[in-house]
Amino acid sequence: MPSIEQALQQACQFGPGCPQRLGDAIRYAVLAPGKRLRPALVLMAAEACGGTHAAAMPGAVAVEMIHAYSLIHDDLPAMDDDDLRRGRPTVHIEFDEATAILAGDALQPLAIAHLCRHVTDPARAAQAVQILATAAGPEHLVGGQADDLAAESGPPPQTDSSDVEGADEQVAASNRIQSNPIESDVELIQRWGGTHRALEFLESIHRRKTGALFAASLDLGAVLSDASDSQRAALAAYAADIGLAFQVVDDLLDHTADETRMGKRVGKDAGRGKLTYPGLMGIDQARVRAAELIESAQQHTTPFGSAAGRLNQLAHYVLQRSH
Ligand code: GRG
Repeated sequence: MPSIEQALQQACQFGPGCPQRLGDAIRYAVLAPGKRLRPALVLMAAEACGGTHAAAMPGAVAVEMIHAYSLIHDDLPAMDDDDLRRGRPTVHIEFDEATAILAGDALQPLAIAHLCRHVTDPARAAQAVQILATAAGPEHLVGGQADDLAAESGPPPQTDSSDVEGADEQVAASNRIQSNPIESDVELIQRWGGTHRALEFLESIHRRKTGALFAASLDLGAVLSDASDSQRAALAAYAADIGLAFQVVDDLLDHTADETRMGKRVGKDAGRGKLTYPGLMGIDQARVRAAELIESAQQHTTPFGSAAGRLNQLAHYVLQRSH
């Protein structure tokens, strides 16, 4: 049975129709040293549901391909404009912008084709394709990214406090519930109409931008293991918690970790006036929130007993990770 790394390498060999430079860019992005959290979640969900790694591996490869595409495109000048990813120059820096766009474009159909080719039961393959394509689509990954980019120029009109009846009272109320926002974020929070509204918006971005692929990973592992509806529901609840916890920790690391360890630029969000959990809640309260989410995630694995041992360990890792 190949490891995730071996399976990714095998999946990134292309025929003569693929130009060398495009193939190199795809391999550069996919085989770079990422944490492989999403593929790990696919395999661990399969373990929890009594399935095999062999049956779940196509899902693990496909979700990492979609994740890799999203990182390539997110790093482009038109989006987050980053020059460092996974400790290396981003794809458009190492190659060029057109090649980076095309590598990301190619990874999306590659992921779907990989599922269709390697999941042998056609009905199961169609189910897996639907799960992944939905998570990557306009209501989830791409929609979350679009709203996140749009929010850089300020809150959407309906959340502008001056337009909303009773907004001042709401601002006052939500300023009482938040604990200790970072000083520079107090004005930002007021522009958003208070902590409560800002948090709601932030969660809606992260549920789609980060959470959807986490949820798809667990569901892929489940359906490729013939899981029951109740097993899928328990894993969906686990996914919602660790997806959000992952993002709270990501924001904390963006405030506190250094670039060498993270392998990407840090402090950009806070510097650009973007909403972050520590900015809204304060660093201590954000840590508490992440720990609560992880505890809740671990509770959702109870029905799986010891088969969910690695899912519980992974939840712990999400909380403790340092990059
Ligand atoms: C371009 C449609 C489109 C979406 C981009 C992935 C993404 C959406 C944006 C990346 C920026 C960001 C901070 C996202 C939230 C957290 C996240 C997904 C971090 C990267 O995931 P890791 O830490 O990365 O699992 P590795 O490199 O370890 O795989």
